Amino acid sequence: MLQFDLLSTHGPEGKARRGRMTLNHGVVETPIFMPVGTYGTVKGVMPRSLHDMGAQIILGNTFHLWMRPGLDIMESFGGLHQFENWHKPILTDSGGFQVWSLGEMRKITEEGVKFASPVNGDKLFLTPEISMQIQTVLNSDIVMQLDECTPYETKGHITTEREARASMEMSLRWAQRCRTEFQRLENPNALFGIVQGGMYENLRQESLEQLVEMDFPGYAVGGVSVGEPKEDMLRLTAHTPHRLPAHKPRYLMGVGTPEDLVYGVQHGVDMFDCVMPTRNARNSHVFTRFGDLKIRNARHKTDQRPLDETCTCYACAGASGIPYAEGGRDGFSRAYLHHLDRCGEMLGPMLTTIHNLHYYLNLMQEMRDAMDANRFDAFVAQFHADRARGI
Ligand code: PRF
Ligand code: ZN
Repeated sequence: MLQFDLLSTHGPEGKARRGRMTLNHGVVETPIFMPVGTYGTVKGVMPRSLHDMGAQIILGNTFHLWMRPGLDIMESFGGLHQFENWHKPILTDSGGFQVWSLGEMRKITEEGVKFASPVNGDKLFLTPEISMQIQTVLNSDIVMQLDECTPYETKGHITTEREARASMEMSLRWAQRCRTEFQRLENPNALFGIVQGGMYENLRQESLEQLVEMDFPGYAVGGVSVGEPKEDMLRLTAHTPHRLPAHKPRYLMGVGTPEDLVYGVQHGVDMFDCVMPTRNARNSHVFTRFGDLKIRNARHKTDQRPLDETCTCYACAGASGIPYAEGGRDGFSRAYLHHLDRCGEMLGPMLTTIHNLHYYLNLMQEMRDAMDANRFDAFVAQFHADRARGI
């Protein structure tokens, strides 16, 4: 089940949208960012903290959870929600992108993907049908079709239009097989189709038209942010979302920086996921309203200010939630976070992860608030001015 209410539209061409999505495990206000929880955990963050920072829906990965702990355990728990103790909505990716990331280790045919298990070397076969069967056991609120994420280049060879077409057409056939199997399984959740087509807008147009004909409850834009130049990434992001049905949610997969999220929303995207806030946090890279910083850098060694003086996250504002700029003094200093990083202490990445996720979730909340107050364009201008200011 999925209900999507389009609440209002914004921006010069009316492409930006404020919406509300009702799923089996709860309501999601859009536009939204979804933290990535590949192995049934958003790395280093307790579900309680995810609640506190306002996470409404998180991701899981079919491929990884199939490898470990495996379907028997998932089945015995009645699904991923109970297993990972997260009771709000979950979206699971189909495994297509993750198998694709294995590179040399796999062989893709019309029937599905053959590969050796990265865990124990077992020969495995992932088909559209098996992906649906696994995601049905996981009981994720949003199920993704198995697709082939067309690469930008392979060993220096840039994917041609002919190759991209063959790949896109196979993803369409897989979309149909997923749909048939999803219905046969009587899965009560929502299945999304994924637009592919490489760097070619005509192929993306064909892909989206065919998927719309199959009538999915929501649509994703895949194959973006796969190593292409930034201008191609922006061109593709702008191409597809507004061409999809207005009354269904649109999800841009695996994107991106804070600027990319704002750009995506301006072009009609409702949902995003990306490892950037969590992965970068573990590598001392911090996002803030006033630009990014590297906490490992020696310049932070004696700095008593928090990461972001306006931030209300637990890392910056402590338990009181009062930002430093408003007199709050129970947050963690840059000097302390720098120290934790230098010592390799676990608390370091835990705090930077909380901050980065809070920053991403709050950015989406600010966009929703700006839309509700009819000042989205002014918000975008202020966002860019603040980010350019530097920290
Ligand atoms: N397909 C799937 N998952 C994805 C992608 C895709 O194309 C991307 C591309 N950025 C990220 N995650 N199934
Ligand atoms: Zn913070």
